[in-house]
Amino acid sequence: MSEIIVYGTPVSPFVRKVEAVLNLHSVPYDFENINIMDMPGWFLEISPAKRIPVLRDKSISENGVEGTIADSSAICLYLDKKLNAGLYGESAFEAGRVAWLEEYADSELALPLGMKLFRPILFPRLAGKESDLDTARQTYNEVLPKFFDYLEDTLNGNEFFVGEKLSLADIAVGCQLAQLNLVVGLPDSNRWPVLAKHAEVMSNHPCIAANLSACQKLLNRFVPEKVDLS
Ligand SMILES: N[C@@H](CCC(=O)N[C@@H](CS)C(=O)NCC(=O)O)C(=O)O
Repeated sequence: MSEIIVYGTPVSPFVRKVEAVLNLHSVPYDFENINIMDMPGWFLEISPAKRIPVLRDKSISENGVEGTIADSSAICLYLDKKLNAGLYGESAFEAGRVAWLEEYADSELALPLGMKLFRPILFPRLAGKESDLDTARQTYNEVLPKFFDYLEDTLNGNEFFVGEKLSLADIAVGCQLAQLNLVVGLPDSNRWPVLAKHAEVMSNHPCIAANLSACQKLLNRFVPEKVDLS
């Protein structure tokens, strides 16, 4: 039994982000699966926005709303402070840049990637139907490239998004692109070489790799091979 509980499913890039921060700092945690299609009442009490992840810190409280934090960004901020993790860069400006890139990954990029590519591929298959490949293909070819252009420009040839070390910006973008990698693959390395390398490094990073192998196990049956959207 660990002090920390993460509620969610590994197949959520936001849950993956929280797990990455915990893993990076070798924090033991228990994982409790939540079915997002049918969230239990007790979970809705600790997740007012009806979303995963939620984290419980049992050193604060073992029951009820007390001791819980909803929203991956809030959770990561809490963990960064609690663990003195240094994931927000080294200056006030870098902290702002990290927060912006995390927001860009979690909101701007996640919306088309999750709702208009990942879900249209996976969710019909969960119901025994065929993927909505028209929607996924349109997102992949017409929507995502401008996000990849921005991220490639922002990396500007560097290994990390902000400063010279891993930050929450790298983790947040890496967790979203790992979602793409699960069903389609990495961004095209001919077109976005620096971003593709970054995404590959993050998908293989030990703080994320364990989550991805749990995802593979869950997805193998439904997406046995990557989908060609080109
Ligand atoms: N801003 C939230 C977003 C979390 C989110 O959107 N989670 C999705 C799963 S990937 C969810 O819970 N969706 C619930 C639903 O679709 O009903 C965070 O960073 O935690």
